[in-house]
Amino acid sequence: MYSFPEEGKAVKEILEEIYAMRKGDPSTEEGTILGTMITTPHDLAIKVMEVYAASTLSDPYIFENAYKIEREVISMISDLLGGSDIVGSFTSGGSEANMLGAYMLRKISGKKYVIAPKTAHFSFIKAENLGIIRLKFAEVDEKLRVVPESVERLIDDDTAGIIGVAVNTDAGTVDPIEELAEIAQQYDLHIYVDAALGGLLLPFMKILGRKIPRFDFSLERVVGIGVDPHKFGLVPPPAGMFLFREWLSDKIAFEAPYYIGGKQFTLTSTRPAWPPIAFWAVINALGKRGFVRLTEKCLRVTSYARKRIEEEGFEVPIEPETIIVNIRVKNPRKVAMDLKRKHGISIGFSQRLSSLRLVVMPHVNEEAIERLLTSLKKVLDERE
Ligand code: 0PR
Repeated sequence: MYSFPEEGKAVKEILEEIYAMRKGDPSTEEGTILGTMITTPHDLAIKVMEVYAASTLSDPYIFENAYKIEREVISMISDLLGGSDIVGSFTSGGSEANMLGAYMLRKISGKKYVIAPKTAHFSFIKAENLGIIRLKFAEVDEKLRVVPESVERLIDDDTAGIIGVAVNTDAGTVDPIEELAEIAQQYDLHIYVDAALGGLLLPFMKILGRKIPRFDFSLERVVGIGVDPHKFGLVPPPAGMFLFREWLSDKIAFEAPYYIGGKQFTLTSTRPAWPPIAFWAVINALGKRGFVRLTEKCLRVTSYARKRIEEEGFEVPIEPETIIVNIRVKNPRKVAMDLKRKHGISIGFSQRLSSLRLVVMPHVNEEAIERLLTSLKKVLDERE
């Protein structure tokens, strides 16, 4: 039990305490954070956080310049994702965007049952628990991509719409969204795509000449997409985006009665202004070329990781399509815990694949992969 201090302390003393505390937690630069989609932010993004610390986007008529930048970023990312009639808002991340996407499908159709791959992110289950939608789970193939026939079999009179995932959390693979779009067309349904990671990765992989299935607004039935600048956009969390076709605005707006703007499209009411501006700064600093280079580097390290993991005698259960590599182990949760406790390495895991899950974000390099493999072998040796 802590009590609220009677008196204030000197700033210097407080800062010292914070720095000491910080030392005990890992940094992305140390190469020990290997299982999340968060990475080292761009310096400019951190600068913007400070400059725009007290500004909000709750009402577009307060910080009008900030709001204008949010519109500009939304337009740029919509363009990147093949859309011209797109609007949207920054969110607290992919989970909020997914809840809004689920809500959108319900509002378009007036129905409640949404079909999602059974590997979809747990935020859709949160949406169900909160009463926004009901879920029906479709089967996935050996690469964890949704099986279109399974989606089609689940469609009935109560179906509100379909969710597709462009770069799923477990395997980093992409659902066949184009085939889902054909089914949606046939049954007059709409699609929301969770592109939390893929939205800022797949377009650059395409520029690099990789074969990327269509997943974006170039498919007419895709009416909403979630994309996270706090994943591959080098912006610190929380920074997500919920993008949707303009004709949906009136259907999914929430009333904001005491703001001049009068309408919002997000679950949170007070939104920070710095995320879109930080992202705008990063986009302008890197340009497409910078993001392509970053993507290329991550793909190179991913190939290196895959090769080295196999050379060390481990199985990679799914050929990596993007920047996620799985390493088959028994009791992955326990192994992940041992890696953290004994070697200070955090890595994700997948119960479904019985694997550790490595996400090769920009801060993950060859050296970090080697350290992981050395530690993993030690952990496994000790357990035998
Ligand atoms: N959609 C997909 C496909 C995701 O992978 C995630 C999160 C979300 C939505 C939700 O985004 P927010 O967390 O911004 O709401 N992916 C996280 C990640 O890989 C989940 C995570 C976090 C997994 C920590 C493992 C872990 O150790 O970073």
